[in-house]
Amino acid sequence: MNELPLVGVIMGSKSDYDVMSAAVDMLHELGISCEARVLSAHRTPDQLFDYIEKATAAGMRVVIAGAGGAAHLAGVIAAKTLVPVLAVPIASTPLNGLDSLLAMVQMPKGIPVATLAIGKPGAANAALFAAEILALNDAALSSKLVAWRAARAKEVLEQTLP
Ligand code: RP5
Repeated sequence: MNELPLVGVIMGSKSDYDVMSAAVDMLHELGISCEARVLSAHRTPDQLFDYIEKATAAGMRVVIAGAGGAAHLAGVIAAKTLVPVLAVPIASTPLNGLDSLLAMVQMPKGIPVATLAIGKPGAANAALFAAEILALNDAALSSKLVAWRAARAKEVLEQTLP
């Protein structure tokens, strides 16, 4: 999308994209402009801070951050901005995402991060959560979310058992 990105989808490594693409796909489905980038709290801290400062100054309203292992990405982004940060733990180590879940959810008082489920469900929900935040000031997007949920309900009600 060439519009100014309202949502940033940041991940610590390209290896996270298999999971984080679920967020990007959901944002596309809802017609929300987004930008996906690989930036790491540990490997590229200066570039991460620079990106967050510029992107939020340019109008980014929500940041989704996915990372695995000792996952500081969402926390350090939240430390640098008042834009809501939604965290997606990724199962990229032998601890299967529990390590990143605890790192993300156990933020100290004062720097909030909203942490979603481990893996693709969390990534998709992060995008829906971002949409719900944006929909507070966007009636058209709110209608889209109502329709999206209605479609999910219809799918469930149409399910038949063997
Ligand atoms: C984390 O380390 C990344 O978010 C990724 O989940 C994990 C492994 O990264 P790679 O070694 O695959 O680049 O920082």
